[in-house]
Amino acid sequence: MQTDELAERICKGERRALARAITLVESGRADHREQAQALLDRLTRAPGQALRIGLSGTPGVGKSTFIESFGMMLTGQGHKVAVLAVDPSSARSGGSILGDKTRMEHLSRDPNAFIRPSPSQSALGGVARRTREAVALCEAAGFDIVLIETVGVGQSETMVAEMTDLFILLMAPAGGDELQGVKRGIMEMADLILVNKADGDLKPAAERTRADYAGALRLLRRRPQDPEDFPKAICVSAVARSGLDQAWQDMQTLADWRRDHGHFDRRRAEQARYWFGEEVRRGLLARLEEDAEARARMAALGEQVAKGDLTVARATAQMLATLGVHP
Ligand SMILES: Nc1nc2c(ncn2[C@@H]2O[C@H](COP(=O)(O)OP(=O)(O)O)[C@@H](O)[C@H]2O)c(=O)[nH]1
Ligand SMILES: [Mg+2]
Repeated sequence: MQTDELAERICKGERRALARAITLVESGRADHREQAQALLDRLTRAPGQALRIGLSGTPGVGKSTFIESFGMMLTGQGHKVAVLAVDPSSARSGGSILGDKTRMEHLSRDPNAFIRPSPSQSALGGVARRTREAVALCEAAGFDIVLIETVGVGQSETMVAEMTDLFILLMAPAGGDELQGVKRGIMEMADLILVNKADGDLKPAAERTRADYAGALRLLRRRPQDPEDFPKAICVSAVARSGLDQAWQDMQTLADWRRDHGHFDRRRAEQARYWFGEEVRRGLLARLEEDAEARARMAALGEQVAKGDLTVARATAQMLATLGVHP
């Protein structure tokens, strides 16, 4: 299919065209890459303004169940919801956190929802680019809410926070001592903490946990992008479908406030700048790792350094010069 036709079909909201385009941006082939860029050039000229929501939490906390319930609530209100995933472990397992589509049984059959598993790609940097491009494609296809799910592993949370407007942390009810296990950096990224499983026997523990997180959030430095009362912690139950409307109301309140105060657009601009820098760095590293000539030169110079024939400084300068970098 020609790029023009593909773009046209995506803009009409054709899901198969969207799926195909995402496959294209996920491909490592050079000709696909070129086509993908041409497509994105066309589509980002008329950008859709979806609300991009990042959702993180350790395995088992209820992310998939929450997305099913929350997503169904949103489509029920007339929204079009796209769900993407960033899962660094999927490269190893070959599967995906969204492989458990059974937990999203209804949402995956909803004509107003689109669910796409994580690309199984080894380098997180590669996943980042593909996910960002997939977001742009979903927006062009008319999805007004894009949820990006990630597991609480390594750098994936930072990455997702850098490509979303809101960052939501899903937590399970826990004892007080477990609270300290949450990395401070993750807490600082959170716009909203949802303590899930606030149902049945777990309800009192969930409420205590919520109060603990609320207290911990108050201790953090105030961020300029937050109105009064944010970031906040609330209780939800993905299974009992309670607290979901409150969560959505809080997300909208926060997004609206940020729009009204210029934080929303500023943040997106900063994110674009951030990813530009990341991509340039990634490209440079890729040349070191993938360019056979550069690799051979690295090995040869490394050998000389090991033997003591060359200083580290000289060898570095020579290597960088090979890459066209002159410090
Ligand atoms: N009681 C209760 N269990 C839940 C809730 N949400 C998820 N679970 C259960 O927690 C387990 C893990 O859920 P899942 O959505 O697969 O978690 P994920 O690994 O974060 O995607 C499943 O057995 C769910 O049924 C909830 O709101 N209440
Ligand atoms: Mg899951």
